[in-house]
Amino acid sequence: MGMLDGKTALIFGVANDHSIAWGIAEAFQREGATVGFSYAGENLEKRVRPLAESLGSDFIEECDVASDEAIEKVMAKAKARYGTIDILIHSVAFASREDLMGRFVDTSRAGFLLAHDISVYSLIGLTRAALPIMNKGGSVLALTYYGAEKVVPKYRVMGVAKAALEATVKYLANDLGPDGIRVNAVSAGPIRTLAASGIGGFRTYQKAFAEMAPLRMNVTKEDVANTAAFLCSDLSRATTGEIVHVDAGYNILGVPETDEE
Ligand code: NAD
Ligand code: 0WE
Repeated sequence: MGMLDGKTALIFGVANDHSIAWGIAEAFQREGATVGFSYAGENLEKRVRPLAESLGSDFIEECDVASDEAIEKVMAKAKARYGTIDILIHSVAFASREDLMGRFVDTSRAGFLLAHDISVYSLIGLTRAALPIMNKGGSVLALTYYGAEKVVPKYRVMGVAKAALEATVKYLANDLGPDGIRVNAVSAGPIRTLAASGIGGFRTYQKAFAEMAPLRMNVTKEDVANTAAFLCSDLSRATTGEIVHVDAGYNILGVPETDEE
């Protein structure tokens, strides 16, 4: 008996086997779900197709979430393949490299809009397009990060985008509750993925994180995926609009621990 027996999930945001979305796909498959995949650009197909096929999936479709037309097309294909779906996973974020460097105050209008388009609006666009094929009891899940709540200096425009994403989760949850569809987010601790690589000092940050976090550990994509499975299963049927931290307790801290008595 799996937590997700009989459910079909559409997963956006697998880039490679380090992706949080890939961890979610593996956990969902283990829990009995059927999983379909959508990836960002042509050159990711060679990465995503073999991964998807290793789970026995035959739904592997390109979709640039910046395009309304691409979103419509991928949902039409999902309807043709599955009829209806139960779960939508949004594991997508992007800001231009320039806007993740330098000072936050120097964020350009174009950079701000791009980050919000790909990382926030896409949740609204994908959810609306999925709605006609979502079963009652269905679940939408997004991925967020602590930089939405508190200033994480180098996270910059992405922090503002994640704050908007978290508010979007709540507004969508209120909208779709009457249709029996839940909308939640997991706020994950730092995980070394493609999106995290190239961020200067990431290893140092992870080390400090594990020393400070109440559980004294880093989190893995498997930790995030198991919580995702719970949030997309009927076990959490009364939870919606929630931001669940999978961060070893880091977010509860105020002042750092000191050694002196
Ligand atoms: P990742 O690079 O594996 O995933 C990000 C995905 O976004 C990629 O698959 C990429 O192709 C996709 N994407 C970017 N632009 C797109 C577009 N225009 N259309 C469609 N897809 C697009 O990295 P990840 O760390 O697994 O990130 C997944 C999610 O988890 C993101 O929302 C990220 O903010 C969030 N998150 C990550 C961490 C972390 O430390 N890695 C922590 C908390 C939250
Ligand atoms: O959401 C993210 C990162 C998202 C991201 C990453 C990139 C790198 C490459 C968005 N856009 C881009 N654009 C690129 O060109 N995370 C939660 C991971 C992350 O990023 C940080 C973090 C953490 C954690 C940046 C600073 C500090 C911590």
